[in-house]
Amino acid sequence: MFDRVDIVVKAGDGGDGAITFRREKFAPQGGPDGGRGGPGGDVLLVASGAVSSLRNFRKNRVYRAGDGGDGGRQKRQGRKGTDLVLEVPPGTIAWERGGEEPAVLADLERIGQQAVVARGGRGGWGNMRYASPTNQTPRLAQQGEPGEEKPVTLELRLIADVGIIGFPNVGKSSLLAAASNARPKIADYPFTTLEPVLGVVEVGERTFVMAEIPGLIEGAHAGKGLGFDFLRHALRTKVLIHLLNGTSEAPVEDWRRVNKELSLFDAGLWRKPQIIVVNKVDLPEVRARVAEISRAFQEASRDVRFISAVTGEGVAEVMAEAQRTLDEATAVAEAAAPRAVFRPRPRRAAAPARAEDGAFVLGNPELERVCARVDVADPEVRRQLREQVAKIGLARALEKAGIQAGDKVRCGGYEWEW
Ligand SMILES: Nc1nc2c(ncn2[C@@H]2O[C@H](COP(=O)(O)OP(=O)(O)OP(=O)(O)O)[C@@H](O)[C@H]2O)c(=O)[nH]1
Ligand SMILES: [Mg+2]
Repeated sequence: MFDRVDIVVKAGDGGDGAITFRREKFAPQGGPDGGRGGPGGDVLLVASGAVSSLRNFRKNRVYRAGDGGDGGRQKRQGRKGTDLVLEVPPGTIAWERGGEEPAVLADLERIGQQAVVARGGRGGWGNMRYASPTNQTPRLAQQGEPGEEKPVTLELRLIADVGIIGFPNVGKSSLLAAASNARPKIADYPFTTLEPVLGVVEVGERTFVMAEIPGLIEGAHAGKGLGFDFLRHALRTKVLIHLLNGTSEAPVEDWRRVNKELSLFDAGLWRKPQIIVVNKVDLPEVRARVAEISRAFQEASRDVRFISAVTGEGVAEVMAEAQRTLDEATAVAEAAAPRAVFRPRPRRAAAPARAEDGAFVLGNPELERVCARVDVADPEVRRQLREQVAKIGLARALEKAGIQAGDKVRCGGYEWEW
């Protein structure tokens, strides 16, 4: 099942600002008219009904949006880079890899929802921007800002309302088959089902989607058996039917062991409402233990229901309860829905800091892009840069930090004397 894929998204770089001057008939050099660079294109994800898997993302690894065009003379702004729109199936979540904890970039549940996962860089300012009464011939301009580049994991989560969990062979597939339109494979050995299977359950006029979550065994949270991939699917369900095997020695112990796996995997999973159901009550040996098993659960302050997935006994009642629990859980979930977390990159400049070699470092990305665009070796350009440093309030910050004439100032890869 192609349900998880690692890609890299790269938004377009902003175009560079221009350094140009008006050409006038009678003036050899007119005022500055260098336009701004265009912004780079964004990379967006859009949930589309036309795609049902993440298979297409196996072809390429890197996805790029278009770069912005450079600014031109006569105040002409560079053209905007083309956005890259990636279609994903509804139910797709995008994570940024590599951080301390993975950040959710997008959580696209419904068709039509979209999110920007990498923002295009802004265009650099043209020299027009740097004109002032004291600087009529600005030779400063800015390089375009690089577009964001991120390693992203796309993950397709099954969207089912109710999940059937339980150890292998307890009858999950049988229950899904008895209650829904799904026809999963049923057999008398563990791990018959290797991938989650979905079915639609009708309760009166209403329907919900139910999934068999296979492969749950002790150690699953750490990757044992089928690993924990399937547990991710359970995260999206709102209600769990916890199915137990009536022929087991102590169903209540099985119930505890499965719950322990859930809590080790994710606290949210463990807190989901659970309907506890003991299966195979058609077998005489199980029917004989109904009172005993019920008592064991009472001691744990839990109700338990008995069904037979084979004869259908008790199945309709469990589905009706699932629908009721689902309605309650939906009301709660809507009140506290997890929102996608967007982490805009910091654009604020850091205060000047002292480097190990004694130089004063201007941690100012805006200014770094100016240094990168101009010829810092030119004394006139350097004079203008100093003016700019003062204008954005950095001169005062430098003085506060104790700068003396002759000290080194560093900005990006460039250095000059104060
Ligand atoms: N007697 C009886 N047998 C059942 C019942 N439900 C399931 N079984 C049998 O139990 C065995 C396992 O059933 P499945 O539905 O495949 O169990 P599962 O939980 O989906 O198993 P895995 O997919 O392997 O995890 C099969 O032989 C079923 O016929 C029941 O209510 N009564
Ligand atoms: Mg099964």
